[in-house]
Amino acid sequence: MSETQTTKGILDIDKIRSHFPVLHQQVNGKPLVYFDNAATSQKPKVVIETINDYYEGYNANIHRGIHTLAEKATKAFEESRKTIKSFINANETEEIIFTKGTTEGINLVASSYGRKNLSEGDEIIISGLEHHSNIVPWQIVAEEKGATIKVIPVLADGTLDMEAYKSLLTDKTKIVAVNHASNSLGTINPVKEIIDAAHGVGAKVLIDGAQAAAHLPIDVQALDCDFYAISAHKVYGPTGTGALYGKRTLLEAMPPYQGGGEMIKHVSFEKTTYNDIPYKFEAGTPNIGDVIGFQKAIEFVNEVGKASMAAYESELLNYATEKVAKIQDMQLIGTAKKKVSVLSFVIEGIHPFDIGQMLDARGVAVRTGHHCTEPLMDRFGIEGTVRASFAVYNTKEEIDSMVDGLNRIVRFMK
Ligand code: C6P
Repeated sequence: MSETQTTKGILDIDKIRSHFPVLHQQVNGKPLVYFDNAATSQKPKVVIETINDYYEGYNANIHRGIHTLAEKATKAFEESRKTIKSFINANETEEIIFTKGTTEGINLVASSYGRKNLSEGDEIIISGLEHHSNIVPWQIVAEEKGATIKVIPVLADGTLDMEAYKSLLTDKTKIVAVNHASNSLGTINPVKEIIDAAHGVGAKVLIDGAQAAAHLPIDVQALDCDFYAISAHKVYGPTGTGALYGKRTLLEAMPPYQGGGEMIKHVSFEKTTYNDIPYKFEAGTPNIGDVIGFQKAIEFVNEVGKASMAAYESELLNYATEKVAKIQDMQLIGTAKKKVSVLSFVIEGIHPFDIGQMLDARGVAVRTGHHCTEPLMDRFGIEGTVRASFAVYNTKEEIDSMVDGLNRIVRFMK
């Protein structure tokens, strides 16, 4: 049994909380309630200590030196790649490219695969649920190549209109890029169905897994997606690193994304040859310490158990949804049956920003605004929402504290 479970085999939330130093503080004179996990989750001690150990004990550049520290750092860096390969069930470690995060992963594919394979008149399908990171890179390459972007509409409950999606697919569709779960509404998308339909017309599929990585099982082979991008910092890992999965055959055929050290085999002024994957896509000194920390974050998730985490977070979401729905003039935005632990709402007559500030005064951290999904906010005719997003260390008492705060805000403002 895991150390984070009680003798009855259920998660021991107090024990889990004890792994996260940042949670144990007062903010504005009140115990911190951290409900901004979709923006970035907090880091367990083991991640913080691992990064510290690297800098204190074996900081060295990787793949270059033959000295002991360089070898130790290289080994730890490559071990992390193996852990991430298993985490998303890729077939080979070479299919895992370390990036700065999801944003860079998507830009890499749009820039390298997109530039090489898109031509005038081709079509890219994205969805109305996308984060700007999965919109703008496609707009840049579409503009350059004369391709068109088509958008899967979003239904009133925050799910995708799958009939409309299928009618958008044609032999001109070259790329489909959608998220696994929406950051603003929490909707879990039927990615397997999306991928299969896209493959039916010969298109390649990129899945933005930023919001899925901490909550949903990911099996890139079973999904048969062509690319899958994640960020470490949303899975209890450090900021500034993430991973992009790509199928070997696609990665091998793609041109480099950036030029520099590490991504080459041989350089002369006449001709340069490129390194094998994944190094072809890892130009320059990477974020070594954080990549090593990323591994520990994944190990932490594996140790607690992603399925147990997801079940507990779903319990929190249901509890919060029920309580929040009773608040006066409350409108929940995003009511899909299948959601990750994201609760988005507006209260008529009170600006989300004001709600966010007043909750912060009570120690409750939520995100307010458009959450980098402006087209989605336009779809619902709103400027933004208040978003509470839950992680495994949150509790029902914390939700009560937020609900109490919201009720006071409504009484005060109305
Ligand atoms: N969403 C949020 O508060 P980066 O910044 O590269 O780690 O992740 C970008 C990104 C891409 N796709 C989705 C679905 C996301 O949710 C995010 C990041 C944060 O919702 C910060 S805007």
